[in-house]
Amino acid sequence: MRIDILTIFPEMFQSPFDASIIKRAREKGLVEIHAHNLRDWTTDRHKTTDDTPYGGGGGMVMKPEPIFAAVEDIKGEEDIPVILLTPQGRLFTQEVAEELARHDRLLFICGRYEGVDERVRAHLATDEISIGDYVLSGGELAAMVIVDAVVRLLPGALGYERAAAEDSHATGLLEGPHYTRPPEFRGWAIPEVLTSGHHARVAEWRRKQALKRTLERRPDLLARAPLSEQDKKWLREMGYQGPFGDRENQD
Ligand code: JCK
Repeated sequence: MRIDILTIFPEMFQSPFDASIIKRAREKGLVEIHAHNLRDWTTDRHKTTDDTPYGGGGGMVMKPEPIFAAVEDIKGEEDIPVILLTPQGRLFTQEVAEELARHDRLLFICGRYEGVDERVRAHLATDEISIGDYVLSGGELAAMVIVDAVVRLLPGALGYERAAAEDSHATGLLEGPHYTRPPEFRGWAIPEVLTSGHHARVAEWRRKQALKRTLERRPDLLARAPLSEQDKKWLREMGYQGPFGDRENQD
C-alpha cells in the first residue's frame, strides 16, 4: 500500500511513523508513507496556503489552488481515495479501517485553521472522515490515527502480536483483563483459573470477562456484537435483557 498525506506540517508525521508496527511494516515493504508539504505547490513568494473567508467572520480558510495542484500531481492518472479529514466527515470505526485497508493507495488532505475551501470538499475529495466528536486543531492527528489503524490490518504487519482478527473491536466486544508475572503483586493475586492449565476453562473465563466488561462499560456494543446462545445465556445471568445482535456466530 502507498499512503500520501498533504499537510503544512509534514514534520509532525516523522516520529509516529518511525516506531513499532508502522516502522516494521515500512521496513518489510508492506507500506510506503509520504508526507508532502502543501507549500511546495504554492506559487507566491510567501508560500500562502490560507486566506480570509468570503462573507467575513473570523479565522482563515485553506486556499483551493495549492491543494488541487498537489493532489493532481500526487495521484497522477490513478483513481484513488482522496480523503478529507474534517469534523463533518463520517465517523471513523474499525469497519472503515477495514474498508480503507483494501485499497492500494490512499491520499489524505489535512486542513488547518477553519478548514478547507468548500470546492476541495465538493470537487476533489472522494471521502470525508472524522475520528470523533471532539475538536482538533487540524487534520494531521486524525490522519495519523487512521494510518495506524489501517497499517496494522495489512497482511504481515503484525508479528508476534495477536492477529488483527482477534482484536477486541473485531470481535465486537471489549477485552477482559490481562495478567502477567508475578502471580502475586502487593497482595493482589491473579485469578486461579489462569494457572490451572485447563484451556477450555481459561477460554470460558475470558469470554465471560469480555461479556461482563462490555456490559459494564459499553452495553451499546452488545446490540451489534456476534453472540452465541451461550453468550446470551451468560449475559442474561449478568442481568442484561437485550437487545442482542442477530448475527449467527460461535458454537
Ligand atoms: C480537520 C481544521 C480545526 C477547529 C470549527 C468545529 C464546531 C473547524 C477532526 N475528529 C476531528 N475533530 N477535529 C477534526 C479536524 C479539525 C480541523 C481540520 C479535522 C482542519 N481543523 C478546526 C474548529 C472548527 N468547529 C466544531 C465548530 C476546524 C477530524 N478528522
